[in-house]
Amino acid sequence: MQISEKITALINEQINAELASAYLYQGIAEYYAFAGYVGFAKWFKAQAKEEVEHAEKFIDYLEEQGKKVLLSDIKAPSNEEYRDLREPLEIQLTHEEHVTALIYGIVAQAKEERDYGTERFLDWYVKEQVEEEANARALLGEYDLAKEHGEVLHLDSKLGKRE
Ligand code: OFO
Repeated sequence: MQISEKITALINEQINAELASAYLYQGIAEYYAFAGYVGFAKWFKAQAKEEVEHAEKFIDYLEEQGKKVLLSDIKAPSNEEYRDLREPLEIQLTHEEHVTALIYGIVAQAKEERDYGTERFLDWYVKEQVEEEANARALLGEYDLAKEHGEVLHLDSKLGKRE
């Protein structure tokens, strides 16, 4: 059973959302890099790469289904307008919560259509979003502690060790 046009459209929107996440995180990385926080920058560059991989998995799925991948515009991120070092971390958490809601929306549609194949395919994303939100929340908490104890540079060097 081939996936429906509705699911195809939702996945195409999701491809855009994942690539927009990559663009957002690359912008955040550049904000930190310019401010001299190379560890934070490295962490967000790694995030950006992961987002491209998320988009690619969706692209492969549509190709496998014989459906057309439609790429659409991505808005420029506001990497020069952050209030302070904390704001991008807040934005990341809010953004991941938003992405989780989008993924849940596709799961709900797949369930409604009894499209069990797409539902199973989306399991990976559901788990990934739990992890993405947990990581974003943890980083925000770590930042607050580091800030309170004057150890932001220490956190920066820890983040710089991310592979
Ligand atoms: Fe693709 O997980 Fe973040 O946005």
